[in-house]
Amino acid sequence: MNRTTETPVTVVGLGLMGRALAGAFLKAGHPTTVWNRTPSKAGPLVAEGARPAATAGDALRAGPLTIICLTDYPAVRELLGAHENALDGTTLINLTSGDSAQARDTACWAGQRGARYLDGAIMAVPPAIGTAEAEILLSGPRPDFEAHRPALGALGTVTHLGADHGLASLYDVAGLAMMWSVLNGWLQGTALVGTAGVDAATYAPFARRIAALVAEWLPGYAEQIDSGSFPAEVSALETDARAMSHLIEESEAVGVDAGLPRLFKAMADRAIAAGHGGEQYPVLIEEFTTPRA
Ligand code: FVH
Repeated sequence: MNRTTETPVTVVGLGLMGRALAGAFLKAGHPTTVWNRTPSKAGPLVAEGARPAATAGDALRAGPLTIICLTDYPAVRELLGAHENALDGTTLINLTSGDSAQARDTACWAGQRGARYLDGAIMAVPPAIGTAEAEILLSGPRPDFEAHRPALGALGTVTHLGADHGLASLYDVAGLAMMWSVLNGWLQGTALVGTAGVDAATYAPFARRIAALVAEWLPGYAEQIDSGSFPAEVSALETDARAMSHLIEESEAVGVDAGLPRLFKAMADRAIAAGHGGEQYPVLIEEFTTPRA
């Protein structure tokens, strides 16, 4: 008889991501129960061996570990609210995207109904799920994470960030801040060199080296932020601000939008006006931690 010893798991929500999650559990040998509002989406997974639950309540009661991945938190709360009696005793891992307040609220709400709760963020697209490239961030009580770490490993590289349920959502948006900042800087540069007939592919390797160089600065800059001390070891903010002016002037001269460099020049100017011109770039953290009214 072919008996599996892997933890039974349930996946609620079989959109693009939920189907990938359930598929990875199946591939890793976990007995997998699935439920989706539109039942037909379960078909291919059932053909691969998943067990379809008749109702979301049945799905929640099917085993010790439930992964939920819906469009947004209101959908999660609507669905779970209709089946709250089924939450007692399960460990619920919510991989739906949302903000930190929604994560903390949902953790509190689920806890009051007897569920253990971890909140998560998926930093990957569905085809990467089940590979080491799929980064999955989780936050909530560490013992609940440790209890299910082996099963969760079927999904990718899983990291526990801390006990605060809001951490995974905060890392999620912090990652987006990095992503869009890097991409917008790259687009600014691509537009600039493009005015001289340089195509994007020719510029990309140089842009990549600059991005890698700047990434090397982060640990040292982080130490300055954490210590609250910003000695100008390699460059003073006022020197950087002069280079920003060049970037703005060149952009305007060649007809490239200068809105992005004007934004960071305005931040630097405010910090210089506050007396930080002789300090190093990370002193600008105060522009972010103390937003203007
Ligand atoms: N797809 C991706 O690449 C990204 C990667 C990063 C993280 N996201 C987040 O994952 C959540 C789900 O995304 P998705 O791509 O699976 O989204 P859809 O394919 O649109 O599937 C949505 C599922 O949610 C179900 N659903 C929606 N509302 C309700 C509701 N009120 N009650 C029950 N289920 C609901 C929907 O059901 P159905 O339409 O098939 O009946 C789908 O199963 C999301 O937070 C991303 O930000 C994915």
